[in-house]
Formats: sequence, structure tokens, C-alpha cells
Amino acid sequence: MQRTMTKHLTRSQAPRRGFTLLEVIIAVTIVALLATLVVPRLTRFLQGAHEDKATAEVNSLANAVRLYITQNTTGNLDDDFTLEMLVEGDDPYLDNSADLIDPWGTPYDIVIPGEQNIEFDVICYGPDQRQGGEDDIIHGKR
Ligand SMILES: [Ca+2]
Repeated sequence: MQRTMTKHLTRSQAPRRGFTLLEVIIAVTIVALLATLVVPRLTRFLQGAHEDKATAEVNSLANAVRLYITQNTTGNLDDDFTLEMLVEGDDPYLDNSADLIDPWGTPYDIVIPGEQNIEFDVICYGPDQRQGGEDDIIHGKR
């Protein structure tokens, strides 16, 4: 008799296994709420970081172009100048041709003469990866 009672107590005190449907629904709801709050903020943060990086890089490229002008021209860039020329030669102005690609994977561009600046514009086409629009980033602008 005592033996059966001990066995019965042990069964009722055994830990439950798994979750109830209600617990799973509550957990999924909490995760979904957190995701709707965090994902847009994270997306905006990453977008801002890409824009800051592109702004720094167009300014850096513009400085490399100015150095190129100083060392290789009589004062003005030829119309056939391209940014790729900055990574060519034995003593290139940029270490890596990857420096010519913006954070969205599009090559930076140069317009001679510039519309924003007198001599030239170094342009990042921005998240839409197309020329024009409010997302374009031009050196010396902002
Ligand atoms: Ca654009």
C-alpha cells in the first residue's frame, strides 16, 4: 500500500514536458512584436551607416582626384578621365579597386565638369543604384 502511494506522488511531481499551445502563442506574439519594433530601426540604422560611408568615400575619392590633377595635369581633367585611372600604374592613388564601389555595390562615378562642383563631381548613386533622385551623394555636398 505504501509503495503505490509513493509511486503516485512521484508521478504528480514529475516536471512537465513541452509547452502548452497558449504558451507557444504568447511567445510567438512577443517575438513578432519585438521584430516589428526592432527591424525598422535596424534598417534605418544600417541605411544611415551606408550613407555616412558613401559620403566619406566620395570625399576621399575627390581628394585622390585632386592629387591626380596636381601631379598629372596642367590644371584640368581630360574628359576621358575615369576613376579607374586612380588604381592603375606602379604608384596608384588608391590601394584597391574595391574602393571604387559604393556600399550598395554600384561603382562611383565622376562627371567632368561638375554640376555641384566646378571642376568635377564624384557621385554615389545611392540605394536606388541609379543616377538622379534625392539619394545621390556628391562630394562636397550635404
Ligand atoms: Ca539615385
